[in-house]
Amino acid sequence: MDKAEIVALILGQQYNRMPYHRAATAYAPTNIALCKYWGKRDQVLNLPVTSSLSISLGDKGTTTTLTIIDSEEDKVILNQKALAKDSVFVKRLVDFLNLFFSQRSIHFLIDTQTNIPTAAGLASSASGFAALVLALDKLFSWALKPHDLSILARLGSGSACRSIWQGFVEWQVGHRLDGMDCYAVPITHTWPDFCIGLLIVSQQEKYLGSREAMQRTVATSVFYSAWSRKVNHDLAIIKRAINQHDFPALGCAAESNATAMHATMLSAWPPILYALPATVSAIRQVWDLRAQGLSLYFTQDAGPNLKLLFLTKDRDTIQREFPTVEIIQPFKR
Ligand code: 2P0
Repeated sequence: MDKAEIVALILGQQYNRMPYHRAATAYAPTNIALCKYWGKRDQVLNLPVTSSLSISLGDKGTTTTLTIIDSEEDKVILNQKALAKDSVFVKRLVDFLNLFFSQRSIHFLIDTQTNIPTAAGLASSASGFAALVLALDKLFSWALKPHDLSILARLGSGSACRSIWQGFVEWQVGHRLDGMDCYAVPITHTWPDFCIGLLIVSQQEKYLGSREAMQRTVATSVFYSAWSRKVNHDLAIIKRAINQHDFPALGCAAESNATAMHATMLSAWPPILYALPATVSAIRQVWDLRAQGLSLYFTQDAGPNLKLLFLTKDRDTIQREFPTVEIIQPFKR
């Protein structure tokens, strides 16, 4: 099946229905994986090889307003700047919107505001596609079920399916070829003391997109089969640790999951290495502080920046040791 067929299946009778409103706004948080998604079993539908588990970042994310306009084409504004229609970003959004219509008779102004550093590997596409799907659902009054919203967001970007929810979220791998059982579900446990520190070591665009990097890893890494076993192991530990508020167990499993993912990438050919010298220095600093007794762990995604994991009791120490860190408490309202 292709993406458009999945969209038509989910919308059913509502496919091609005219909008009830002229404009709608929706927000979605970005998310950081504690147990990573790295590798697809279906490149078109963004179906993963394994399940994954993330934490959403509260009010760090994307707000998107969709307005119906009298125009022959869509227009996109990103953080108050109009984008050229041939930009990669606009093309990706327009391609995604096209999935929702057999013929385009309506066009949109897509006004997107994000409060996360877009070029710093902080999953802006995740919150972006989730917010877009939520805004479409409002605009057309589809009132879709959350798992269907999650599937639609996945068609935009894999990790976007987790950004439909706040808190801890599990993206279930599913088994069906059409991916209708492959969506994210929330984990009801909260953890008010849980902190994430965004440690930006470089603002540079990532040198290799995750789509290509994942594909290369699956195709060429001799360690890839070990990676999927590792995910199943870590996922069980992380879920138990969330349940029991066992922070060292969660931190060890999340850090080890990230380092295993990067080791698997390094064993691909050509090798993939997202770390910069500043990343390695920060990792060594985390390990030194941990050796001194601090309960501090890190995770790293498809870029050079780190996300520090710690509890509120250590907030001041972390801020002192890493003066540029931006601290987020996902469960603080
Ligand atoms: C994750 N990452 O679980 C992993 C860990 C990066 C490292 O999901 O091709 O933008 O759109 O499905 O979701 C980044 O990849 O990739 C990602 P597509 P996506 O958060």
